[in-house]
Amino acid sequence: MDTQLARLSRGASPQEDSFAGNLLAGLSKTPKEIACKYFYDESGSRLFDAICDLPEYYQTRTEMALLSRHAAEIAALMGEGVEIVEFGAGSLRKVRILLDAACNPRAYTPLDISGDYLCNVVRSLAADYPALTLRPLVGDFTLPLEIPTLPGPMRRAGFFPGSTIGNFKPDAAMALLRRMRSTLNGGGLLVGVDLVKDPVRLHAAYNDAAGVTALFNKNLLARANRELGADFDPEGFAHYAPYNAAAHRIEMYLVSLKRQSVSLCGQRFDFAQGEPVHTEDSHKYTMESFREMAARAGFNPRAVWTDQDRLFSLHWLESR
Ligand code: AVI
Repeated sequence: MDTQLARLSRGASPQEDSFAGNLLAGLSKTPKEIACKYFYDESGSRLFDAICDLPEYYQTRTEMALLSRHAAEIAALMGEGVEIVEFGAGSLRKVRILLDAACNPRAYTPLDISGDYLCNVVRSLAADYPALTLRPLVGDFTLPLEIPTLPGPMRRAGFFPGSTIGNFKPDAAMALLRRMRSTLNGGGLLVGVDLVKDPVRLHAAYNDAAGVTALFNKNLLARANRELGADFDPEGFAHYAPYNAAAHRIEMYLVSLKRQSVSLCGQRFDFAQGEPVHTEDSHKYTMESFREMAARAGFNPRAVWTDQDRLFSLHWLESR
């Protein structure tokens, strides 16, 4: 069993690809911004796991229920002896449902940006699936990537759960789907997509009573302090996550509560009182609008499953 962590080669410049580079560039812009992929260091990944268990965050439990309910049908669509490639592997809780239903899966290849986190979760998966080839890959799936093929003929099936697709602007989401299609070499893709719904419900999901999402957002600042020796005061910023109904998206910001200056990598950044730093968008789709986008990205949208309350959707897309 191969559970060695491998690093994917990347096509991006070091500037684009590093937390320091992204922060320096993003905080020099007006309005200021930080890319949401930097949420997921070890402690950010753990905070995100805690978000998934929150009563307000309906997404994870709804998607897990959909996966369980339709696992046999999904396994049949994936086919026998498949290599499952998961984009942004997270905690691996969801893929276990697929692995349990799949017909003799040949390999599982999780891709994640956080190497430490991936290493821990894959270790526990290896113990439970001793016959499965595990190929954890550390890398950024938003960049062009080529996964080495296993010997012999084999079909790939992609798995992109959790509505992570919603964290990309629609143009970037379409480009990402196109890249995934080429990584999958003709295989299908199972995608989880959060749906447009009552704004009050959406707002609550990103403004939980226990304040976990606020900690997750502020972890960007704590991470900059830990890794880059910055001197952010996380208490000097507020978590702000309104729903933009016209654009069908939650927007997440860190808002400076006072006039303040922060030093980072030898540079000084000034924040006005009330100045926002944009940290994330979470786009919501209708089932139809997502199928249209997938078709424009070169997929044939096939089966789609949703729950009774139409909170969340799972889409099986075939490559054409
Ligand atoms: C990972 N992603 C789909 C989550 C979302 O809902 O957009 C990230 C998140 N941000 C705040 N809460 C959860």
